[in-house]
Amino acid sequence: MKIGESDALIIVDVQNDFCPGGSLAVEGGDEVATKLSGVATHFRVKGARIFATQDWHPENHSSFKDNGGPWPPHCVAGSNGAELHENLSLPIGTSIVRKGSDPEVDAYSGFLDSNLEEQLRRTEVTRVFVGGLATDYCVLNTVLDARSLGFEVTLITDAIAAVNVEKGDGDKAVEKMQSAGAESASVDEIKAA
Ligand code: VGL
Ligand code: ZN
Repeated sequence: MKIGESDALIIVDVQNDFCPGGSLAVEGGDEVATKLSGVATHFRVKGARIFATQDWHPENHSSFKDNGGPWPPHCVAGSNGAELHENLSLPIGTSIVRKGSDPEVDAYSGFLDSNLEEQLRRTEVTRVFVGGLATDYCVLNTVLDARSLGFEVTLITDAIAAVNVEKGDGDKAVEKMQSAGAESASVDEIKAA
């Protein structure tokens, strides 16, 4: 597995609200941030593209409990909770992709309501490596969409963390991604590539 110019890293929603101390905290989110910083450096060295998505909601977003949705308010556009976590250091040239701005749509996938596909096609990316938060929501949907759009996908299995509303949700999500044709690799395997 050699990383090259036709590869891209997609870092999903490594934001303060999804990390310990945040409003929708995922256990280990801050460690995921640290690990993905190392992976990003590696991709930069290999000449591969790097994307970081941000959940970016208006205050009246339909996924918030006050508006009838399942979640506490999180990742409100422009708030500190929506900022990328401080453990995540991103190389120069990283593209930021924001999604979830439509109050009526819960855009779990980085491909929904964004120009991510267009950017990947324009730069002739054929394979994407995906890590980030949360395994059972935005990572899952980003990976499934990438597969549907015909990209090869490698899930970075030790740089993801799940919400686990129900115990086992994260594991189930990983199985779904694998069934959809996603390969798996660890941070160390990728850095050795
Ligand atoms: C996410 C719940 C609500 C995620 C986003 O990034 O996985 N989860 N909004
Ligand atoms: Zn959200």
